[in-house]
Amino acid sequence: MITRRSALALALAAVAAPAAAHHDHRIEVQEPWARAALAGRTSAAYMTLVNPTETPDRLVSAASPVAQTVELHAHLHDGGVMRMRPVAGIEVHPGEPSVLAPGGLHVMLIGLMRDLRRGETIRLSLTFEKAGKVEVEVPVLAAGARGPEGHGGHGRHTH
Ligand SMILES: [Cu+2]
Repeated sequence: MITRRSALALALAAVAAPAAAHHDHRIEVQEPWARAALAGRTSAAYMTLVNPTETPDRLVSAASPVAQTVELHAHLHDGGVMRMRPVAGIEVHPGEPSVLAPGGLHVMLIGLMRDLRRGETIRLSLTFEKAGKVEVEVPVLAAGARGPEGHGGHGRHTH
């Protein structure tokens, strides 16, 4: 049943929507998760970045209150050995989700200020060139997790 108040809210929403669409730079963060780890060590956060706009965007930095340093990393094969290296940014193209997953792109949490325990969530702040800052609540999974329940990872490499 539509009360007068909710009818007003609907009317306001209808007016607000087209205006917001004009500078609609935003990024959706899907299924974020991080690995449990001990204080002083490193961990990594993974997620899928979706760009619902028509303009390419780029993740340029990340920060978290639980880590001294947060870097954007990629894995690469180097003579049969898997190595990590920092990357300047992670492109997020419209209609082409960027997948951060074990063995590939990831957000590296370096110098943990405290233990990351399975079952808790940590705050991660992602900064995109166009969408700006996006705050994410990241669930912490087991230390050996490959991904969220029902989405087992494809890579074999761990940190
Ligand atoms: Cu890394």
